[in-house]
Formats: sequence, structure tokens, C-alpha cells
Amino acid sequence: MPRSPSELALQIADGNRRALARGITLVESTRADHREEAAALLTAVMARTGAAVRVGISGAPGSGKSTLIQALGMALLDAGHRVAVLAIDPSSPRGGGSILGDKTRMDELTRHPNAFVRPSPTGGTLGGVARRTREAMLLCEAAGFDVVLIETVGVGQSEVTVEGMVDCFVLLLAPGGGDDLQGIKRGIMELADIVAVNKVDGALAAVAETTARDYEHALQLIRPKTAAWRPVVVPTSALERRGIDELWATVLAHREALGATTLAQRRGDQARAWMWGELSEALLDRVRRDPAAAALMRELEPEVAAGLVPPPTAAQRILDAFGS
Ligand SMILES: Nc1nc2c(ncn2[C@@H]2O[C@H](COP(=O)(O)OP(=O)(O)O)[C@@H](O)[C@H]2O)c(=O)[nH]1
Ligand SMILES: [Mg+2]
Repeated sequence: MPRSPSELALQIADGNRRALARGITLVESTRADHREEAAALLTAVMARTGAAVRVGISGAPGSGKSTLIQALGMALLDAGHRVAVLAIDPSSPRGGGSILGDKTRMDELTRHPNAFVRPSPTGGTLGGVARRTREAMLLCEAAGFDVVLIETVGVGQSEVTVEGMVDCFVLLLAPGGGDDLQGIKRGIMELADIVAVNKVDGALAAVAETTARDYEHALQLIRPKTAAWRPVVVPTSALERRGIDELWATVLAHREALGATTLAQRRGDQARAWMWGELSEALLDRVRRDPAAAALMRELEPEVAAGLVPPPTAAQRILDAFGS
């Protein structure tokens, strides 16, 4: 990285896309000196962040997330917005096919001068990928993108993670793909601010409409995240670009319903949780690298595994060794 973080921050704030890409590469790096530069970069851009509408879009592979993001993104660009798209896919293999698929699915967006598309960083844990995406989102905001769309594959914990970094969480379902009511975990439904039932077109239209009604009923039974908003179902066809304006209108209605205070509170809670997450990770890292604690860890781990030492006792002893 030839440029200093403060120089890079200025170029990002200037809307320089190459600088933005560079900045994201910097925050994605795990090298210790890069982490320091990344922290300086984030500090430098912080005052310029927060102005975007942050939307998460989650769903099973093949439900149409990338197609929908392209359709929604193009509509937003037409309306004069600047749109950044980030992806979280902890399951994606290095240089894997899903990213290539997404690239062609979002080719129009990728080519548009007012859009910025960044595929998921490959490798690493969900926590690691999520941290980099959070930081990338802030950089995109600093670069003047006023809408950030985060695509995530609905596997494991990734929905919870993305819900924890956006203003509005959209669950995308496609009929006939195992996305019937029984197939979706209640916990995921509870995270959704909006349920979009996609592929309401062609031969699937009738099934999709039934699916949409089923979900409307199911959502009635779920306790809303906030008294201000009851999750709603929006039928879409990403392929035929129908329901896209309605989807965006619903995102804005959700924002309006929450109001500035609740939204600020939500973001504040997210930032606080992010800080504590960082702290526990960093602390654990230090414990692991502390010679005394590490030695004791190696000694105690087999004993814990063999059932000779209670895990809480071992943890306490390692912590004591670390502090001393
Ligand atoms: N019929 C129909 N097919 C769709 C629709 N949206 C996406 N698809 C198709 O579903 C497949 C998976 O789409 P993709 O956007 O890659 O899904 P993702 O894995 O969720 O990102 C592709 O073949 C799309 O063309 C839709 O609204 N209607
Ligand atoms: Mg995709």
C-alpha cells in the first residue's frame, strides 16, 4: 500500500473508485500492519459514514438474490441513487463458481458508473468475513454511495450476522425450491423486516402466490422485532423486474415507520455489539499468543477432552495464567 491511510481516505471521499477498491482490499487484509492502516483509514472516514440506506438480502442459493439485486440496483440507479453491493458468503470456495455466477447476474450493475459491486472475500470464518464487510460498508458510505445492498447466502449464522449490520433485512424466498413454510426455520422468519416471495412469474406464478399467502399468515403469528413495524410479504419477479418498485417502497415504508430515533438506536446497538465482538476476538487472540497461557492451554486441552478437568476450571486457570 503506497498511499497513507489519510491520503486514501481523501481519495475515497472524492468518489475515486480505485481508491475505494484499494481501501476494501486493505480492510480485507489480515496482516498486522495492514490492520493498523485499516483502523487509521476507518477513523479518517468515520465522519462521512452513516448516510446510506443499508439493506440485507438473504435467501437460499438459487432463490434469485443476485438477479433481484441487479433489478433493484438498476431501478435505484435510474432514480439517481448511487448503489454499492457487497456479499457475504462464508461458504464460497476460493475463486468459486457462485461468485462467477453473481458476476454475470449483476453484469449491468457492475458496468454502471454509479454502482460498485464487490464479491465476498474468500476464505476465513463468518466472523472474519462479516467484519470485513462491515468495514467495507463504511468505506462505501464514505465514497458517497447512498444505498448499500448486502447479499448473503442463507446458511448457518450468516443471516443473523447480516441482520446485525443493516437497517432493513429482506428474506427472499422462491416457491418450489424447498422454501415452503416447513422448510424455513422460525428463527430466520423472526429476523425478517420484509419477506420477498420471488419468481412470481411463468409456471411458478400460481405456486408463488400461494406461498406468499402462506407467509402472510405465518408472519401474523410471529412477534415483531419492534412495535413500530409488522413484517410484510412482497411478491416479486426479479427476472421480469416486477414488484421491484414495491419492494423499495416497502423498504422506505419500514424506515419511515421506525423513524429516525429507532433507526439510530438500532444502529447504535449494532455498533456496540460490533465493538464487543471485536474485543472478545482480540482478547482471545492475545490469550492464545501469551506464552504462559498457551502452554497451559496445550497442557489442559487433552485433560478437558478426556473428562479429567471441568472446562470452566480449565478456562479460569488459563485466564489466571494470562493475567499473571
Ligand atoms: N423464473 C424466475 N427465475 C428467476 C427469478 N429470479 C432469479 N431467477 C433465476 O434463478 C436462478 C438463480 O438466480 P440467482 O440470482 O443467481 O440466485 P442467488 O443464488 O439467490 O443469487 C437463475 O437461473 C435466475 O435466472 C425470477 O424472478 N423468476
Ligand atoms: Mg447470488
